Amino acid sequence: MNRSFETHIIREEKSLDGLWNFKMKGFEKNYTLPVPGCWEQHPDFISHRGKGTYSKTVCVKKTSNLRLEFKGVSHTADVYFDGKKIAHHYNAYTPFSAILKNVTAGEHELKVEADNTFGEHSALHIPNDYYTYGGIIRPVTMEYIPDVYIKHIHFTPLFENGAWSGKTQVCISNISSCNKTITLRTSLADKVCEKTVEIGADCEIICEFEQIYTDIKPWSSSNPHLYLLKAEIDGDDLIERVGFRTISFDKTRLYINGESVFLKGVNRHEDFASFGSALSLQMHCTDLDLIENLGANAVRTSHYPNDERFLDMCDERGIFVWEENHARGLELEQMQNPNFERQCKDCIYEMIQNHYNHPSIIIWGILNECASNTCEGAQMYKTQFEQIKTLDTSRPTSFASNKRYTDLSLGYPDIVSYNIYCGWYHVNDSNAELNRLYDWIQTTDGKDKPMIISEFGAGGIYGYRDSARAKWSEERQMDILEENINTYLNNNKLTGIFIWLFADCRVDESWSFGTRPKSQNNKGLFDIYRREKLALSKVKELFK
Ligand code: ADA
Repeated sequence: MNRSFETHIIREEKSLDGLWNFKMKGFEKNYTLPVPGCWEQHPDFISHRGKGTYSKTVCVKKTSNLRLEFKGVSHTADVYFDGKKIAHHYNAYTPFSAILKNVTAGEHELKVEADNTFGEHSALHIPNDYYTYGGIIRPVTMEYIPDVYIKHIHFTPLFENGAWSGKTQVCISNISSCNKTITLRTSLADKVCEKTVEIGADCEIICEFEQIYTDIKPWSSSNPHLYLLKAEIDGDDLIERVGFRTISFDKTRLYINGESVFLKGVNRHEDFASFGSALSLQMHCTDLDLIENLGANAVRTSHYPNDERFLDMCDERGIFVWEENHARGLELEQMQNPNFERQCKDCIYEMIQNHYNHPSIIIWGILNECASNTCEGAQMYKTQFEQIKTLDTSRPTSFASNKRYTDLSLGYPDIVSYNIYCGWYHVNDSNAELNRLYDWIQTTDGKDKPMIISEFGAGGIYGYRDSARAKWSEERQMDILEENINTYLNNNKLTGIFIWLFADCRVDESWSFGTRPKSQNNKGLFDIYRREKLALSKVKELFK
C-alpha cells in the first residue's frame, strides 16, 4: 500500500511491489532484487554507481487503459512497456506516472532502467553530504482507468468570519479521441456536490467548487482531525484526505488556526543502514515514534520531497512539516548547470502537485544552502519562490541559508531561516551569534519576517564516550546541543528550530566532506541503526 488510506473504491489497482529481475550494466549475472529497494543492499553493489535494469512480467486481467505510478526511482528512470518507451523522469524523490491506452489482456513486460550516475545530466543529484542510492526506492502501482479518469484533487481550506469554507479543484482527464459528458460527484464533511461537464477529446479540465462547511473539527497539532474528500465519475473515483487548518504569520510568529506555534523540530534524511533510501512503512513509522517520543512537533524533509506514507503519518499525528525541493549546498557554478532550472522547476511542480493536500505541510522550502549570496543565485531564488506562489498561496515559504551577513535573497521567502553551527563550525556563544545575526537581518529585505534556525548541531560518534568530552564524543555533541537549545528556546525572536540531524546518514565519499568519520554525517541524535546517543535524553528534557 503506497498511502496510509484507501485512495480508490471503484478504480482497480494492483501493487507491483515484490521481487523484480535485475541486471546491472557491466555485470554478467542476473539478479532478483526487491522493489522498493536500493541496489546498494546487495553485496555486489554496496558502493556501485551505474545503470541497472529492473524487469517484470505484469499480468493485465482485462483489456483496459492503464496508469502506472512510480513513487520514486533513483535518480533517473526510463520506463518501457513491451519494449516501447513510456516515461522518462529525473529525481529520486518525486513521483511520476505513465498512461497506457487500450492495453490487451494478458502478459506484458515492464522494464525500468534506473541510473544513479553523476554528471552534467544531473544538476541536483551530485556527490553530497547524503547518499544518492540507486533503484526503485518507493512503491509502484498499476491502475485500470476508464477513458475519462480523475487525475488529481486539490483542497484549500479557508476560515473567514468564524466559518470554515474550502475550495475543491478536481482535475479530470479525457484520454479518448471523442468529446465526453460526465457527471462529477464530490463529498466532504457535510457537503455533497454534483456537476455535469463536457470534456474535449484528449483534454483535461478542472472543476472547481467553493463551499461552506459546518461543524468542522479543525486539524491541529494536538487534535489532527482528518476528513476524506471523495470524487466520483462513472467508472472511476479518487479519494484524498484533507484537514481544515489555516497558516498565517506576522513579523515574528507563525500561527496555525490563529494560534502561535513554536516549531521544535528535527531534520531528517530518508536513510536507514543498509536499506538506504528505500525505507519501509515500518521504518517511517518507527522514525515518527522516535520523533514524537523526543517531544518534537516538527520535521524538515532535508533536502528533498519525502515518501507520501511518511507525510500521511505526519498528518495523522499532527507533526508539522517543512517540505523542500531537492538541492543541497550548490555553488553558483553548479546552479548554472544547463539542467538546473528545469530540474528544480519539475521538482517543485511535482512536490506541490502531489503533496498539496497534506495539512501537516506548513512550509514549502527550496535550495538549502545554495548561492543565495550572489546576484545570479538570488535571481534563481526569486524565480523559484514565484513558481511556488503560482501553485500554492496558502503556505508560507522559506529557505535555509548559511550565507551569514552576505545573503542577498532574504527578501523573497516569507520566513527567514538560517543554518548556524555554534560550538561546531562557528563561534561558541549561540546567544551572541543569534542576536548579531538577527540585528543584521533587520538591516536587509529579510526584516520584519519570522525567523527559524533551520539547522544546528554537532557530530557525535555512536559509542564514543569520553570524560574529556573530546570533539566527536557523544558528550561533546550533547553539550553543544544543550547550549544551543537553551539559547533558542529562550529567545522570542524565533518561531522554530530544527536540530541537525535526526539520525546519522551515509555520505558520498567522493564529496569534499568525504573525510567524515565512517563516511557518515554523524550529527544524528540516533545512529544510522536508530540506536540512541547520549544527547537524546538531554534534548528530550529540553524539548519537553
Ligand atoms: C549543512 C547542510 C546539511 C549538512 C550540515 C553539516 O548545514 O545543510 O546538509 O551538510 O551542514 O552536517 O555540516
